[in-house]
Amino acid sequence: MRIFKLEQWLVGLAFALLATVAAAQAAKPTVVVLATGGTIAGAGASALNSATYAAAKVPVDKLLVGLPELANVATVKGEQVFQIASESFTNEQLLTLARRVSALVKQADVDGIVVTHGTDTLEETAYFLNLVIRTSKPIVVVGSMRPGTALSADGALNLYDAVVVAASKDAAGKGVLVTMNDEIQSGRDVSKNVNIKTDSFKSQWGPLGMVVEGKNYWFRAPVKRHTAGSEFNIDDITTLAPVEVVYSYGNVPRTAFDAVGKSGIKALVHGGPGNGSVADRIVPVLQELRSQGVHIIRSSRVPDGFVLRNAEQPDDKYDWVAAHDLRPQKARILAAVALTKTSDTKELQRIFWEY
Ligand code: DAS
Repeated sequence: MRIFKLEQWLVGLAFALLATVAAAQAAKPTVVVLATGGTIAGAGASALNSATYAAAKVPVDKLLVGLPELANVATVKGEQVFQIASESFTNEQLLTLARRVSALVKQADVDGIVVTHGTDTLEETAYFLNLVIRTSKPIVVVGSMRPGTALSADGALNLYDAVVVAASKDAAGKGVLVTMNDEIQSGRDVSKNVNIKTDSFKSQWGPLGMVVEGKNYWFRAPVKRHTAGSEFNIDDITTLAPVEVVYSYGNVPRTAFDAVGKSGIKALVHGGPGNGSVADRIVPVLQELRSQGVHIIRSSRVPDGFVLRNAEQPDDKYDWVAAHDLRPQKARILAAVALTKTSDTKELQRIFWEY
């Protein structure tokens, strides 16, 4: 009789343990990691190669296996969407990635998304997702400045932080986020500022917060429209209008403006010095493009500050759009998205003020 009672007790204990594990699993949020390549998936020949390496080599499953600590944070699933260096991203790939994010955030069993990405165009993808994914669930884009094979590699902690934030209820509704170097940045505001340091990603308006030892510390929230509050939706976008950037500088000729202007673009982002200044010999070139239906978006090559409308350039008179605080590469993203809805200049300018 006693042995029977012991067996009964052990079976009961086993069921209780299984129930506890199942409950714990059920309680943990589910985060999907969409891998696209970049340095965070890079590999170098030796531990001293922090800048000399091949990007986009390590598959997502290997990235996740290398981070067993994630099991305490969330149930993590990995998908390899692309395996490319991000300087090679195309509009088509942006659309493909956004469509996958949009489909996943609609799933009730998905609580957050992480996108691993090369750092070169990470800021463009993060901004694009910020504009077109209609969700309040956390979406975090993350990269690294050193490959995982290097001494003091930054990818593992960046990825861990990204999953922590993507699994966090307090990250909901803050737009697309970027976790790099312990900071939580707004996908709208952040840019890669230094091409060879781990402390590279900065916003002139500062980070939204920090992640320290798996805990989020928030200090501010975005005020520009994004994600669930956006008027744009990737589900309604089939293609992005061609929008190109031409930088300006002393002695700038009209060559590049003419060449780009003939390529069928819908808008040209002028990356001017100072307050988005336009050389007097280039004004008529831009006016000619405007008369042909090409929108002119006046941005600045100066990293910080913002372009004022009608300051040194009569934007009202020329029917141009001021890019506000968006650097040329982000102004291109917003112009391409805005043009899926309108080609009215006043509407375009409203969109540049609001997003
Ligand atoms: N070539 C860079 C890219 O893929 C590598 C990196 O920094 O991620 O963006």
